[in-house]
This record gives sequence, C-alpha cells and structure tokens, in this order.
Amino acid sequence: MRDGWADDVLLEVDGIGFISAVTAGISDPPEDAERLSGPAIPGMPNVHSHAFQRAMAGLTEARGPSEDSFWTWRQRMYAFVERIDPEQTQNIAAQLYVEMLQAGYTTVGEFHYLHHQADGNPYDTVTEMSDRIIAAARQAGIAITHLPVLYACSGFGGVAPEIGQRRFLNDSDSFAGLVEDLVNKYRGDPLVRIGIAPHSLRAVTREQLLHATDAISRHDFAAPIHLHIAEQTREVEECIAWSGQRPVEWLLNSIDVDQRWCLIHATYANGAERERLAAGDAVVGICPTTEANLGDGIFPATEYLAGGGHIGIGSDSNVSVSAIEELRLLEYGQRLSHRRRALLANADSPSVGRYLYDAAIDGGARALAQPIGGLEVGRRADVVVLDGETPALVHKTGDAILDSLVFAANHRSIKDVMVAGRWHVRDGRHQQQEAIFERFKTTLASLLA
Ligand code: NGQ
Ligand code: ZN
Repeated sequence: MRDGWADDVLLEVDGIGFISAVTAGISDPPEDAERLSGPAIPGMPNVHSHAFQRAMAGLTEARGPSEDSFWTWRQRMYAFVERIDPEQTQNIAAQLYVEMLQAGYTTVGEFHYLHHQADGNPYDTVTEMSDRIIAAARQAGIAITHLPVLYACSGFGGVAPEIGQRRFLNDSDSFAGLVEDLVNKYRGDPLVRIGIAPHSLRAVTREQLLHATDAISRHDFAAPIHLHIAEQTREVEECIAWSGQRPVEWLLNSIDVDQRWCLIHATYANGAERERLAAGDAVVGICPTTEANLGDGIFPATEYLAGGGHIGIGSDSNVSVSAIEELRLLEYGQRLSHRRRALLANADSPSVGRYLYDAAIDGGARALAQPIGGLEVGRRADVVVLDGETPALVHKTGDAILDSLVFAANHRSIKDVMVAGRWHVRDGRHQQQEAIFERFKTTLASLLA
C-alpha cells in the first residue's frame, strides 16, 4: 500500500498469520497459491466502539419532551444500560463484530465501561463483562484492543458519580486489579491487546488518571491509552470554569501525552491545541457518524491534517457500522463547513480516498498498538478484498478504486475479509453469521420487550 498499487502480487503468509513476502509482477504464480477475486487493501482499524450501544441503534431518533441533545441521548443510553446482562452483551457484541468484518474493519478498539451488575456490585469474576466482549471478538474472528474504562466521577474536579453510572465505577485500586487480571488472562492471545481508557476528564481526577496509566504501564509500557475529550461545548465550558484551561490544553499541560495516547473526538480543539497535538505523536480518534448523530460538531480535520496530525476512525455508538461511511462523512463535513472540495488530501496524495484510507490505517495501527497498518512484510495479514465487478468499482484502477470505494460504493463492494491469514468473510458472508444472528435476535427481543 505505502508503495501504491501493484498488479499480479503474490502475498505470502506465515504460520502465525503474518505477511512474510510481498512480490509484485508474478505472472506465473505457484500452483497452491490462492487467487484473490478483486483488488486487495489492508483491513481498517476501528479505534472506538461501545459494543452494547449497537442494540439501541435507531431507538433514540424520535423527539423527547425537552430539547434533544447529546445529554438527553445519554440519559436514554443510561436507561438502556440498566437492562443488559453478560450473555446479552456477548450476543450483541458478536453480531456487531460480524458486521464490522463485513464492513472492512479487522481490528476493533473496544472502549469498555459496562463493568458491573445492574445494582453496581462487581460480578463474582470482575472481568466478566470484559471476558464476554473478548469472547465475542473471538467468535467473530476480529482482532481486539480491549480498553477497560476507569470511570470514577461525574464532572470535572472529582464530582461524585450519578446513580445511572453505577455499573461503570471503579476506584484506582479496583481498576488496577481489573487491568492486572485482564493482562494476565489474555497475554497469550496475539489477537487481543489490553490497554486502558480513562473515560474523560469529567470522569477521572488527575491523580486517578496517573494511577490508571501506572496500572497498565507496570505490565505493558507501550499499551494504548484512550480517552474522550472536548466533544461538546458544555464540556469545554465546564473545564474552563474548573481549571481555567480548555480540555485538550489541560491534558497537554498536565500529562505526558505520547504515542500511546488516542484522544477520542477532540471536536473542540482550537488552533493552538491542534498545533500542539499535531506536533506530537498522539492520535485523534474521529467518529464522524456518531458525532453527527449526537450533534457534537465538526472536527477541523483539514487544518489538523495539514499540520501533520495523526487520525484514526471509530464507529463509537455503532449507529453506523461502515468504514466507508465514516471516511466519506469525514470529508463531507469538511466540504460542508469550508464550501470547498477535496480537502483531506495533499500534493503527495491528491486522491482523497487514498489519503484518508492511508491516514486512518496508520493512525489506527498506532492507536490500537497492533502489528497492522499495511500489506507489508512483518505486518499481520489483515486483508480486505473488494469486488471489482460492482457498478461503483468496475474498470476503476489505482487510487480511483479507493475514491470510488469511499464516495460511490457501499459495503456490498467488500467481498472477502481475512484476519491474521484466516478468511472470516467470503463473498460478503461471515462464516458464522446465521448462528450469531439468531442469538442477537433473541437478545433484542428480550431487551425490547
Ligand atoms: C459514552 N459516548 O461513553 O458512551 C459516551 C457518552 C459521556 C460518546 N461520547 C457518555 N460519544 O461522554 O459522558
Ligand atoms: Zn465514545
């Protein structure tokens, strides 16, 4: 990918699912080589997901009694959270991860905060809910960076949590225990990486943030650290009222934000904050469909990327499960606000589809700390094969394939999907889709009853 498109490529995959050789111009392939049925591109990392929210997709689109906002949506989300048990969580996540694979995502960053029982008490096994999420990823075959969330407060400066948040809460010690258990449990699985996610600056104090980063660094010094930041104007105003600083400003002034960090949303990073972010190694995780759905605002990606910033994309609330839609809306948001075209591109990469795909692969690989990021030797064989016989892609070549995929196609142009050298989607169908869908149906029936 980094070197561009090539024809007649022989891709060799070793016994543990890594690419061991990439050779172009092979007109006479070995007899046991499998011929791919269309153009192959790297699988897309999805840097930000809350799996359980998939089960409420489409159910918060009607007006409520007062003006609808991010905050009224959050009340409805909290009400939904009350009802979900571990088995249901697994069934929802497995269905979601099947859909992610079918949509071209091959690694997911699961920002996981639904830790406890409905009354707020921990499960007998504190990792129960995390175990269910990881079991779902294994069922579907998607690689996962699991990010257990530290949630301790309900506002800047250590405000006590609300009742509706009781399934999310930990203190620094119980969180360190959760992280340790998870690291020990999943150490041996190459498709599972454990990181952490302090939920937001609203949900942790500086001391708790430092404890949380210590808790993971003790086991894994390169583990990813994700947090929500500056998504809503109210959040920016409250941060200024508390600290005299904007959220991104506060974070950059208070913590060493290095390449392990992924700042989710950062919608309201101003010019100075964006420059500081772009000069560093952290990734901004943009979630265009959810940010649009929740009425957040538009991240100034044109300016940030022109300044050298790193981005990943995320499906967040999972109201939409499509890498194509996220990338398309990312560019369209910029076009609508600047009233110009072809904004997320540059002289080296004038194709918007190519530029966005490359940027999201690079930043996504870094944010999820997995050995992915291109069809290159030494990286995991996470491959998406497109259907060159769909109307949007037929007779397209080179970067026009990615432009057509991002702007003119839909998931029906995604044919086969491989993770670590194993096919999980063939001809658009996931190998386990029927069984997983049956369990999802049962789960939805009882949640909606
Ligand atoms: C979440 N989602 O944790 O699911 C949040 C809403 C909050 C997004 N920020 C809750 N999109 O931020 O307090
Ligand atoms: Zn989120």
